[in-house]
Amino acid sequence: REICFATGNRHKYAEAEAIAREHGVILKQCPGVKREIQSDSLEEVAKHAALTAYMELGVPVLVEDAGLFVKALNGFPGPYSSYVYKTIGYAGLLKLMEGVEDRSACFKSVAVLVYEPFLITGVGEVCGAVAYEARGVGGFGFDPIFIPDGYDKTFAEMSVEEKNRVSHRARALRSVFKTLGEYLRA
Ligand code: ITT
Ligand code: NA
Repeated sequence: REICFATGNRHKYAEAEAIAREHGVILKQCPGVKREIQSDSLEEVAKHAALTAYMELGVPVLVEDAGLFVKALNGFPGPYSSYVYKTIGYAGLLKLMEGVEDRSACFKSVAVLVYEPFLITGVGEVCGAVAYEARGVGGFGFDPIFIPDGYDKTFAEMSVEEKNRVSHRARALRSVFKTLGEYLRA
């Protein structure tokens, strides 16, 4: 059972590969085929990217789209996380949060798998707090400034295995692979 993960992000791939393995799926990284529309819905971005990648590749394909939604910023950067990360980075986000007491934020993920004749969508969320300063060197993106509920360390201070216990991505992907398993057994 082999699936192509359309992503240019090797950290995302490493996280997803570990989850896939739990479900007996062989996940390969396929960079350069994720076409991203700008939309304020992660679902729309992921579904469009999954279908266009499938049209290009013609093999079972997975895409995953995620964002960090900060409560005090009315959900910003949310679906614009990739752009915001590339422009102002986590340092810029920390600056926007200066003097803000409510640090609540959630990561959300939508994963879409095209595995004919099935189209399977999974969503996942993890909530926590935006740290006051960056900590840790692991992971990617906003990991150094996100502390999941129930922990006192950031995602960047966790191993892939530890992050996968609670992350938005792990939850979305487990749901997708579980559904695939059910469909293929039925
Ligand atoms: P692909 O599109 O190639 O899969 P990407 O890194 O651009 O990789 P997204 O389009 O899903 O991924 O962008 C989401 C952005 O949100 C990403 O650039 C990060 O800055 C942030 N992000 C998403 N998931 C994250 C996570 O688990 N940890 C830290 N930051 C994350
Ligand atoms: Na992206």
